[in-house]
Amino acid sequence: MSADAEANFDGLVGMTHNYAGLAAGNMASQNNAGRISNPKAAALQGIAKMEAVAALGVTQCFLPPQERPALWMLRQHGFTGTDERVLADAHASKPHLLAQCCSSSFMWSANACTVAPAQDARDKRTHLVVANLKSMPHRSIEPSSTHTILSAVFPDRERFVVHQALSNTVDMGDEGAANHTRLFNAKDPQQPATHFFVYGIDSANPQQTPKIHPARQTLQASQSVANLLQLDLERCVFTQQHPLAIDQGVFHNDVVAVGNASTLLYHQDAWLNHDQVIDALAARVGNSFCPIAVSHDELTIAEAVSTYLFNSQLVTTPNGSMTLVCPSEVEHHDRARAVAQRIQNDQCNSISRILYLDVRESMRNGGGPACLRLRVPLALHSGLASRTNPLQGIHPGCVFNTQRAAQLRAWIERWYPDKLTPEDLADPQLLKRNRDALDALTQQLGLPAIYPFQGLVP
Ligand code: SUG
Repeated sequence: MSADAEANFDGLVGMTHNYAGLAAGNMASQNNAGRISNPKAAALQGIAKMEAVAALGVTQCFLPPQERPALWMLRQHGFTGTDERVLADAHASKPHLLAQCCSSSFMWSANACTVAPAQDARDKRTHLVVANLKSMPHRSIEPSSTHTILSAVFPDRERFVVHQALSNTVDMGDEGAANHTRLFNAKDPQQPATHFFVYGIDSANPQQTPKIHPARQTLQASQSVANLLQLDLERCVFTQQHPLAIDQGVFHNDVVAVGNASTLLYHQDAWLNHDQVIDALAARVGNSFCPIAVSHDELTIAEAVSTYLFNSQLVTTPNGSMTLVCPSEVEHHDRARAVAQRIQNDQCNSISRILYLDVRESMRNGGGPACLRLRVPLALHSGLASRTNPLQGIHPGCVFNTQRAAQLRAWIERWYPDKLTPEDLADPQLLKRNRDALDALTQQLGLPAIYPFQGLVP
């Protein structure tokens, strides 16, 4: 196994995927509020993306959807009676709360947790810290189910530690891997990796803050995540997003930067202290560090936000070169496409191919290819058998392959609606259908009970 092997865990799109405009500071979510969604097309686009990335030689896995509507959350807000009554009453008196309880936002698995592999952790186990997603009410519903699902997908406690989300105190906003990049020299696996954490606000020293949109990640949360991951803090770099970038729609760092091995592609205006950050990373990553900057003259932050050039997946293919997997919005935008081509043609970096994929249903809620996947570096767990089987300790039902793709497609075709309006969210039939579909899925995949309707306490 090469030192840079990793599995990509894509979040399966949920059956209630819809456009309720819930995410403040996320331009696409705001601009598409009220639009009719197509959950079936969204889920199938996700399967096609997994197939395309798997075809590049990447180990592809997936996370099952969460249960929605989140009936337990409506009950926590005082709605009582049968499930039908709860839905009807919430729809009549708290339609916004109902929409929050119906979001399929768990599909953006880059926000599920932050991961460090065994070789980077003091106890030589792979650590996953579930993100609390506390800054957006519709996303703060996710962590408890995320913890349950990750615990089922990574059941081997000798190899994997799944941490609960950080407490919901004011200064602890955490949005997971979308604000974290692991950089390393692929040619020298003995050299320790560098962990790059990007936060929106230092709660203890909130001087430079965005004026329009919320800063979701705090420095305090990033520091606690690094501690839980059992990282050597000398190997960590923490830096602040530029408040002006947040105010233009950069709600996560992965909207303006993507890294892979020792390559870091980023927008020049992503961070407050650009030069110091690059120097700090270069000092740790070493000679192999390959920063690729895009200036605002080439592409403005607003253009980066509307095209999601940086929300691409940067993957190493078996021949050692890299492919940038971009959303098709980049291909259709002259300046963004020109930047992608310039990067591809530049012999100084390892990126030799651009692949465009259609994930439009997700993009309309502000989720590009990189948001849809959680990267899990395949660890060299010392002394354990995973040296021979890198997927050891991962639930086999969640490993993606040709057969699984066909199975998931048939499941989506069978259950998913091809049209959903905000009005449809109160339909008790949708709730029942979703539960039946999730029950069928867990059985097909051989997963244990992971859903509240299956008897688990959320
Ligand atoms: O948190 N959108 C998500 C998009 C997350 C993208 N993830 C990364 N950048 N890694 C968010 O803003 C919109 C849902 C709605 O409006 O219904 C939403 O939650």
